[in-house]
Amino acid sequence: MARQGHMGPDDNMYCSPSMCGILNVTNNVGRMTFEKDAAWEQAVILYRIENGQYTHVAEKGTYGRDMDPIDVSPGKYLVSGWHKEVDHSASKPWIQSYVQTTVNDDASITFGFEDTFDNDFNDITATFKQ
Ligand SMILES: [Ca+2]
Repeated sequence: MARQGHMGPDDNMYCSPSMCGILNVTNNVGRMTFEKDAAWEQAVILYRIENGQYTHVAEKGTYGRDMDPIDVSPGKYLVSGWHKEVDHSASKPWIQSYVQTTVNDDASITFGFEDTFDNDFNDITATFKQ
């Protein structure tokens, strides 16, 4: 069980729910795919929300993380994004990224994350399709 103060890529951060996307998977298993367009290190972490508790489901991203698609079972999820202000450095801190949630024409949902101030929200993205 993940809890506040023990979240993020190093399991040592507070995760602000207001900076996260919420995904409700109602019926069947869906597919989540990931893309990135950033120079800095990026991560997306999916937490399942159940009874107010968070369970770490998947972590995707750059530098040692894979970007392979995953199946997502019915349930409620917190979709969180994280970055470092460097391409990769173990000593640099992780920073939580702002999210933008977009419903696409094909009814898929994209959670886009922003690592600076250009507000393209494509530094790393997670797209869910039922
Ligand atoms: Ca950006």
